[in-house]
Formats: sequence, structure tokens, C-alpha cells
Amino acid sequence: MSAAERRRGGTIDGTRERTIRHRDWHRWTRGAIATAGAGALCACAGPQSTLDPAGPAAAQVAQTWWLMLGAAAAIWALVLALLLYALLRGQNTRALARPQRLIVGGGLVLPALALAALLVYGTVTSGRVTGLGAEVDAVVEVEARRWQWRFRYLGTDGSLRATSVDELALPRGQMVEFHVSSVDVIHSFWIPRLGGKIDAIPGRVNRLRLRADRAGPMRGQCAEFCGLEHAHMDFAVRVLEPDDWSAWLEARGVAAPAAAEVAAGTGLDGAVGADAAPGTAP
Ligand SMILES: [Cu+2]
Repeated sequence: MSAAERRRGGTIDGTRERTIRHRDWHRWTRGAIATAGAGALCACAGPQSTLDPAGPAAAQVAQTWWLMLGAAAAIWALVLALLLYALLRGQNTRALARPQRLIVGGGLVLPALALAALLVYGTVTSGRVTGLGAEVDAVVEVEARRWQWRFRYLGTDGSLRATSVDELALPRGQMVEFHVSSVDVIHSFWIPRLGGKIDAIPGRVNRLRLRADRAGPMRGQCAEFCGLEHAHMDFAVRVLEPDDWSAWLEARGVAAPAAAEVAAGTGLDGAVGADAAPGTAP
């Protein structure tokens, strides 16, 4: 006697058992679909979601992602349809007159066309992702180190206005140019809701332009494995109205003596310990 029968206190006939099993199956299926759907929807939002863009570069990345998903889904559906067709044809039907056509068309021409189209699309839109040619409103120097992000906000004359550590503030609606470098190993600067990632390489300055059009919870993350604390190498991103952003910078402004030190090359580094040995978590 099954557990289900024991719970009901007696024997049940086969039809009723099949009905119960059928109902259980439906319940499990509905639960699985609801769970998968909720997971998929949750993945579309959040402070680190590339599918919830808050600026033009991220919107371009998200659009490319949806385009690739659509194309991949269409090709997948085509393959399944062909598979179904092959299965339903049965064994006694006539063989294809020229099977080579299917192999050349589906195995060579179709992938070559799909990849070539994607390459052209990616190349044409890459300028929008990196902000190439865009007018710059503000400059922020980004210094990555194990395991910390340091930001230096520059004025229009190149002078240092303010600094922050593991927290980045951006003026809403303004194009910010990031000068990204590293003092130890290769890291990668990435704010998923604002745009693509760019490597932070020792001895080199990489530039990336991003604009935040929407406020809201946002987070940046190192996207290049750099050591055991890599997963914790993140930073908060605050998108403020331009006036609030200026006030925020002033509140964290560099005092006159410190500014002089910065000019002499000991500014932020001196303040937070540039001599910390690489590999030592601050
Ligand atoms: Cu890292």
C-alpha cells in the first residue's frame, strides 16, 4: 500500500491513483514554471543587472543581448523543427535527394551569415558602448588595487576636486570620462547598469565614457579575477542631480594642504596607504 493510500486509510482503485498522480504532476509542473519565471523576472532587475540599463551604453549592450537571444531562439526553434520533421518522417520514407545542401546550408552558410551580421552590428555599435566621440562633462580617475577602488574627481582645469574609496558618485545626465588604471594586477572596471567593462592594467590608462540617465540602486564590480578577495571587490554607485553631485564633491573635497600634497604626488595615495603591500587586504 502506497503512502498516499495509507494517508487516506484504505485502498484506492487504479483510475483514482492515476488521477492523483496526474494532478500531482500538474502541480509540480506549475510550481516549476512559476519558479523559473520568477527567477527569470528577478534576474532582469537589481543593482547589477545588465538587463536594467540606466544609460545609453548599457542600453546598447542590453539591446545587443536581446538581439542575440532572439536570433539564438529562432535558430534553436529551427533546429528543433528539423529534428521533429526527421523523427516524424519515419524510416520507410525516401531519402533526401541531395543531403549535402542541408549540411552546407545549415552547417556553413547559416552560421557564417549569422556571425558576420553579428560582427558588423557589434563593430558599428561599439562606439556607442565606449562613448567614443561624445562630449565629456566630467573626468574621474579610477585606481584599482587589491582589493579596493579609489576615485579621484577632477575639475575642468584638471585639478583634484575630491576623492572617494569604494563609493562612486555621478552627476545624472552628464557624460563622465573614466581614466582607469591599476597599481598591482589586472582588474576590470564594470558598472553593469551603465555600460560595458574595461580592464584596469598596471602602467596603462584606459578610457571609458559613461552616462547615467537614471538614478536608483547601482553597483560596480571588478570583472577580472584578481585574487581571493576578488568577489568582494565592488563599489556603490550613487547617481545624483548635478547640483547635489557638486555638493557631494564639496563635502568630500580635498583640503588645501592635501591638494598641495596631491600636486606633489602624495595625495590620495598618502591618505589611504599606498605603501600597503600588494596582496594585503586593506
Ligand atoms: Cu577582481
